[in-house]
This record gives sequence, structure tokens and C-alpha cells, in this order.
Amino acid sequence: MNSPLNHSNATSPHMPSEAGATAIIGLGKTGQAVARFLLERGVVCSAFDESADACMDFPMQDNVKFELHTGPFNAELLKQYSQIIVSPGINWHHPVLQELRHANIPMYGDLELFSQQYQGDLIAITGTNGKTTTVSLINTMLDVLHGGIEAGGNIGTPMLDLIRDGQPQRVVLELSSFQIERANPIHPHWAALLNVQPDHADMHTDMAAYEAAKVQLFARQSEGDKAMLPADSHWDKLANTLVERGVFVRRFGIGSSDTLDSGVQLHDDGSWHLFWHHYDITHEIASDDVPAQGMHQHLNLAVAAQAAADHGLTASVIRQSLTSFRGLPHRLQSLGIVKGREWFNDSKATNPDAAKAALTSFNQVVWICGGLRKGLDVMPLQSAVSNHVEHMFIIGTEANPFVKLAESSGVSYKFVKTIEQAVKQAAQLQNGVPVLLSPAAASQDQFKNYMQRGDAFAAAVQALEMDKHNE
Ligand code: UMA
Repeated sequence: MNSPLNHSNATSPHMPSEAGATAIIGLGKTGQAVARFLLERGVVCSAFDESADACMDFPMQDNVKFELHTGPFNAELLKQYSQIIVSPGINWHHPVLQELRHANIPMYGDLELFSQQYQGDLIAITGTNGKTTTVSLINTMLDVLHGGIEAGGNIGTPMLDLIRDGQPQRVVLELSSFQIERANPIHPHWAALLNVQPDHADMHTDMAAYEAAKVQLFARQSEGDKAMLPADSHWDKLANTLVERGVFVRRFGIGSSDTLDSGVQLHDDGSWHLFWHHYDITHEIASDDVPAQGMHQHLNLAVAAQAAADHGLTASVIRQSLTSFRGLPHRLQSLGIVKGREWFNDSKATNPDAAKAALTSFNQVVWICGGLRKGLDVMPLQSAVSNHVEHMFIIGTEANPFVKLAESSGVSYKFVKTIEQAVKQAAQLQNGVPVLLSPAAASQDQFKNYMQRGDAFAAAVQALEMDKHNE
């Protein structure tokens, strides 16, 4: 039988009943996984969440005591705990966390607990954009190895859930800067940094702090480990430091397979192929044979292919995986041809760089954009917009920066309230130009998350199909 959850309000001070108790801050996916993990190991813990709707929806044994405190975080109450595990979505510089830091209360994220417990082979991927695609393909490809592989972290499955019942032989983690920054350096034997592009300006003090968090991924790598870094010279210093430590450094990007380990090589006619290496042998596949779309996605697939080759997969197995991987939902995902034009759902593009990668994949496109900017400047999109966008539909609560972008790029635009209106009006345009939802902004002004936004877009496109049948 399950016991009801003890539920108290953080505003009324309350002493934890046992010394050495752990406070879990944030009771979303991460917090719940932390609670499961600690409670199953007999650790006394309580959770704190600012939302009144927070709840714990997993069955608990009768004799397990677990308190949930909702409302504003109470520093005095939290100071009674001997350690605090903070969820990634809670600002690491939250004033209450600062106060706890000054009081010398140890504070970590779930990655610290994971790295203390996990003994197997660890592959870790970070970067602003492309992490989930890369991790998904690595997960699919390496699953054929003896012992298989488990994927977790930012991709959606909390990492502690992977090690609740044992130690998988191999784990691939998708890591956000928030997860990395709240742990001591971990030790992946194969680690990749895909890119660092402006994002999360509301959570990190500046770009340097954001980059520093990502780079920490390599801090403990040494002889025998592999690091994958972008080819541009910005990363040369880090590459040299790692080489001096005996790390085998690989570089990827757009360029020649003679100089790069993996990436995309362009041809004179504008087409390209993906390549990777197995020792000195170069392997390649034509981009037309890869169903996932967009050069930016192909770069991620090339990184995954290199990871697979480094783990002993043969070129034919890697090729087979690349030709059957259709890409993930909400990432430049074709929804098919409806009302005479192709519709693309790229709702995962929650920052300007991600949207730029999508826009430049098209000759001309009708662009649906807008949402919560997270403090990011959209003006760097100007040249992509003037060269690739025929018309803009702007949605969301922060329209002004997008209006300025349209005007300075010389592109016609219309502000519409909802994604449904954008789809209806785009369908009426007198041309066959594809329509792309690639918001360059987060979704939470109108939706729960980018997936709900992408689903709303897909539903609106499907509704056009229904209209067509009713015509
Ligand atoms: N909360 C507060 N105060 C705050 C913020 C949140 O009390 O200031 C509470 C909320 O009420 C909620 C809980 O904290 O109950 C949510 O915690 P969370 O935001 O850390 O989210 P989780 O559900 O734990 O999901 C997290 C990751 N979310 C973030 O980093 C924002 C998920 O990544 C990840 O899949 C999951 O852990 C499992 O590891 C999502 C994400 O958006 C996909 N990541 C960002 C991104 O990709 O851009 C980094």
C-alpha cells in the first residue's frame, strides 16, 4: 500500500527529523529521480519546489517518510540539511542558493550523485544544439555491442534512473551546462563538445561562464580517453591542453576528410557527403542517402558515426544506421506536403543559432518564429533572414525584436497571435515555398515546452489536410 505524500509549506519553518538529511530542490523529472534513488538507499530526504502544483507521483512504501515543501525556497529551513541536490532548471545563482553557499552547505546536481556511483564506460555529449540527435544515434548504434548501452540526462531519462537497479556496461549522457556546472568534473572516456552558441543568457552570468561550464566536461580526461571538438580555431587551445595530457583529440566540422576526423565535405555542385575515420581509413556516405535533413544535423550524425567507429562498429553497420535514422521529431522534421507546400517542424530551435542552421538549409522559406527570447539577441539572424526568408509570421509574447529583425532584413512579416493562425495564413500564400516553424526562442510563453509547441504546429498542419478533404 502506498502512503500519502507528506506535504508541508516551506514558509512555515520546519526542522528535518534526522541529522544528515538531504534536501532536493525542484521536484520535476530530476528531483523525482533523485528522491527515488536516495529513498531506495535509505537516505532521509525532503523536497522543495516553488510551484504549488509540484507533486510526487511514484509509489512509496508505508514506512518511508518524505516531505514536500512548496512555495518560495526558505533559506533558514534549507540550512538544516547536510547536503542539497539542485535540479538543473533552477538558477544556480538563485539568491537562496547563494545564501546556502555562504553557509557552506554542500550543493550538487544529479550528475554528482551519478558520477560517484557509476563505474562503467561513460560517453558524454554536450553543446548548445544537436545534443539529443547525436546521443540518440550513438545510443541506437552502440546498442548492437555486447552489453548494450543506456542513454540519459538532458535527453529526458534522468541519469540516476539508469543506475537504480545496477550498473549498465555503457552509458551515453546528454549533458546541459546546468548539469555539468553543478557537479565535480566527471570522467567520460569519450566526450564531445558539439558547439557553444548564445543560449540560456537568463541562467548564466555571461557567455564565458556558459562556455566554462561546457568545457569542464574534459577536465578529468587523460591518457586513453578521446575528446571530440569542433574544428574552428577557437578550440585549438583546449585541444592542445588535452593532447599534452595524453588525450586523443578528434576534430570535426565542415571541411576535408584529409584534415578533419569527421564531418561534412562539400562538393562543387553544392551537395556534400558525411565522413568519419576508422584509424587511417576514411569512410563516407552521400548526404542524399541520409534521410535526416540539414547540414547541421549531418554534422551531428558524423560525430555519432565517429563515436561508433571508435567503439569498434564497422563502416557497413554505421552506414546502415545513418540510412535508417530519420532524425528526431521537432528537429527539421518534414510533416509532408499539404496544400501544395512542404511543412517543417523545427520547434526544438529554441535559440537563434539553431534557427539559423534551419533557415540556411532552404533556398527560400516561409518562417514562423517567436516566443520567449531568454535574453538572446535575434539580430545576428539578419543575413540568414534576408537571404532565405520570403515572409515571416511572428508569434509569441516578445514580438518586437522579431519585427525589428524583419524590417532590418527587408522581409515582409505579419504578427499573429497563435501558431494555428500562422499555419492557416501561411497556407493561403500564393507560392509553393516550404513553411518552417523554427522559433529561435523558447516556448514557455504559450506552451509547456517545445514538444507541445511542435505538436500544436503539426496538429494545425493536419487540420489543413482535413479542410482539404472537406473542400
Ligand atoms: N522549479 C522551481 N523553481 C525554479 C525552476 C523550477 O521550483 O526556479 C521547479 C518546477 O516547479 C518543477 C521542477 O523545478 O517542479 C522542474 O525542474 P527542472 O526545471 O530542473 O526540470 P526537470 O523536470 O528536472 O528536467 C530536467 C531538465 N530540464 C532543464 O534542464 C530545464 C530536462 O531537460 C531533462 O530532460 C531532465 O531534467 C532529465 O535529466 C529539458 C530541457 O529543457 C529537455 N533542458 C534544457 C535544454 O535542453 O535547453 C537545458
